[in-house]
Amino acid sequence: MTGKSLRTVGFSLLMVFILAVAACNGDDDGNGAADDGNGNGNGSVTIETPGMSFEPDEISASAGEDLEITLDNTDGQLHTFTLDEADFEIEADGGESESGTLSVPDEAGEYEFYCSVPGHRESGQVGTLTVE
Ligand SMILES: [Cu+2]
Repeated sequence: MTGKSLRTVGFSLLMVFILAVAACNGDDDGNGAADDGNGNGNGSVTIETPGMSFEPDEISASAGEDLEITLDNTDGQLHTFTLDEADFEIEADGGESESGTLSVPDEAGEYEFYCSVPGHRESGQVGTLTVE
């Protein structure tokens, strides 16, 4: 009888241990996801310019955060990433890649970014930054 009780206690402890380990793993996963979420696009984004366009042409960020933007110009001519509201512009020659840190506006909303090379914005080289 005593032996059976001990075995029951032992089994219970084992179950508690397993549940504790499972709970810890759950926390780790949660933290990892939270970190990714805080980054909101990981705090950096790469935008390609294969032509008179941006890929992606829709990005999002948290109000007030620093967002590192890499302009990967896979086209054969100069393009820029320009956001007037943040007084921000990076330019990359054809085949080159340039990075800069954008201070995301403090006010939530949609902001248009564009290429400031004459004629490009008019040709539709625009995109939207959504600030949340
Ligand atoms: Cu352009």
